[in-house]
Amino acid sequence: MLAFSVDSTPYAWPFDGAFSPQNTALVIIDMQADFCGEGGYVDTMGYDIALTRAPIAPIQSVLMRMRELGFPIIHTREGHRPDLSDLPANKRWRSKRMQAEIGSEGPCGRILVRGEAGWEIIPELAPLPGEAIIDKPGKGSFYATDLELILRSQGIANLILTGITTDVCVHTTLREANDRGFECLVLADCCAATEQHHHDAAISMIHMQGGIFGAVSNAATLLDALG
Ligand code: C5J
Repeated sequence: MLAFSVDSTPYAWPFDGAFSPQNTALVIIDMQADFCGEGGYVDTMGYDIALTRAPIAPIQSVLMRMRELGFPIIHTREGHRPDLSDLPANKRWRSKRMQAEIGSEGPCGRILVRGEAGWEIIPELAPLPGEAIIDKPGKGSFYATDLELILRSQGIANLILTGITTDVCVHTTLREANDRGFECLVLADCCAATEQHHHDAAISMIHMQGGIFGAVSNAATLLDALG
């Protein structure tokens, strides 16, 4: 059986010495046009999408290798039902303040609405048939989804987390996963935030208290470990 460990900080991951395609999944969070595409939600709010596009190439390299080795791949998408019945009023109100009201018509269709062009995962990272896709209404990938059931049913104990944004959906998912006992590795260059200092702070926080949420590495180091 294939077994790996990876150089990471503040400890060599995973904590119990080795991971394999049998117990470890790659999670790619919210690589949707709304978060990194022209005319999407993040672009409409006025943020620089060069930041949120930066992880595309590193994620592609990790995704390709982990697919080859047979690791389970899980994609997530943030979005709401077309009738917006799962959109909290405060979330809608806040997005409106940023001139990017969730549910309103934008250049990529209705913002953050399931089925619209902006909500789709970008073609560079398109899921393959058989890869799980988790549709989530919130920031965390566990809240109001069947992610935990899918992971437990497959015997997954370790998660390698990538995607956007580091400080919001990646961190919320990391914290939810950590509280559920999943052993998490965040690949820093496979994540990005809408502001660089928020990304840096989010990565730094993982190192607190001996790795309070898990460990941090990067694409090249993981690829090296995977051979
Ligand atoms: C945000 C996300 N930032 N995917 N969502 O609203 O991080």
